[in-house]
Amino acid sequence: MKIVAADVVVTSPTRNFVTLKVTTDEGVTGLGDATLNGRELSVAAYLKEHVVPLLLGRDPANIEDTWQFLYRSGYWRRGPVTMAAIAAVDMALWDIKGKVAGMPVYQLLGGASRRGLSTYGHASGRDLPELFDSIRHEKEHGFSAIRVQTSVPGIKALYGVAAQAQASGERYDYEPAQRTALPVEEDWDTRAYLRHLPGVFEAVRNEFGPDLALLHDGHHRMTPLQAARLGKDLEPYDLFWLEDCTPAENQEALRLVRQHTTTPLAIGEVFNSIYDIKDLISEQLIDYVRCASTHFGGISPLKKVMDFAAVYQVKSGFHGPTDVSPVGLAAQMHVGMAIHNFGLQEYMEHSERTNAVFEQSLTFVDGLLHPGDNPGLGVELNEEEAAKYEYQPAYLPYNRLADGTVHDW
Ligand code: EZ4
Ligand code: CO
Repeated sequence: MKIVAADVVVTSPTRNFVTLKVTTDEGVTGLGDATLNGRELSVAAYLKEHVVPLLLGRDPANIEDTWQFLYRSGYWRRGPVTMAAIAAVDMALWDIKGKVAGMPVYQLLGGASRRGLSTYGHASGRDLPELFDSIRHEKEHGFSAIRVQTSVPGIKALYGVAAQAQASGERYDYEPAQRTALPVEEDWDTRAYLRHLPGVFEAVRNEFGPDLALLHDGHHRMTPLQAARLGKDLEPYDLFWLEDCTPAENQEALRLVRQHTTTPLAIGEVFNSIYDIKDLISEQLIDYVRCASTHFGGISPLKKVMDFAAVYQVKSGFHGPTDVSPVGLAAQMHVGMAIHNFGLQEYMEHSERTNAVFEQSLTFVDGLLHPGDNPGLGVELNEEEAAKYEYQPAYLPYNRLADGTVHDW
């Protein structure tokens, strides 16, 4: 079999997605996700200009060889743009292999290790009544693990917090980050945050009891010492994980955090290769791998990093925001089904419009996510629907401190 075409589809059904569609001479097609939130067109260009010409004529069966060829022959290795592009190719080839075999991809990765994937939902509130209300909605939706983000007195706009309460019966906005034609400026004050957060978790524990798994995302904003203190302060409330407590590019920071707290740590959503995370795993400085199939080079490296992590009792906690497309989500669901050291899958449901563009076989029942048993990844692109939605320039927000200094967002 030969690859005869590879098309890059950019569509924006409520948000931008970059999808690679690989077609073979036998008419089998495969899909890959190359979406890089806020920098989407760079990956589309990388694929179109530098990867598609290399794919034509290749045998789609040789996934590992193609991955290594794209990684090594490019000479300039790693980086989010390169690795998202390679990820899309890798996923598309696994999709094709599954379709040819007549099996869902998780079967090719070793078969199901569980009935489905435990997931977590996203709650937030500007005050405790809103937050409790939001947590109740997520529980009713089937989640038994919930990420809790809260406003902080003195900070006007805060990552992960819905801007308004919902009418009764409706869920709160679980992906409230503003996406605008130019980046919106938000404000930040780490000391105010550190003072406020433990009290919020105390209140949530008192209200919802010991069983509910609670998570929190620090979104890269603390110094190692601040993160260590927060981890200690949160210990009484038994978090499932504290995510991205320090900026991810300085992995040494986790050593200090780890020495001071038994709060479990998760990191990796911005990592794009094994070299970003290998020491964190082998030194047992983290508990959960947050890497996403889309930003980590695809299914092949995600499976490998998890097999490596298994040796150190480190589990998966793959990044599943809505900026990972249904194709990328499917890719990591198949990995999650197959590996022994699955931990928890982040699940943010895509919009109805997105689900009309990407037709999916996934199921979500009683908090358990399953990729379905269609051959391949279980996602098909409805190209007519995709063509309706043009690319929209959309930047993430950024932060400034009170004195005007730019801070991590
Ligand atoms: O801000 O995916 O854990 N989830 C997150 C996300 C990220 C976005 C960035 O594109 O941190 O909400
Ligand atoms: Co995060």
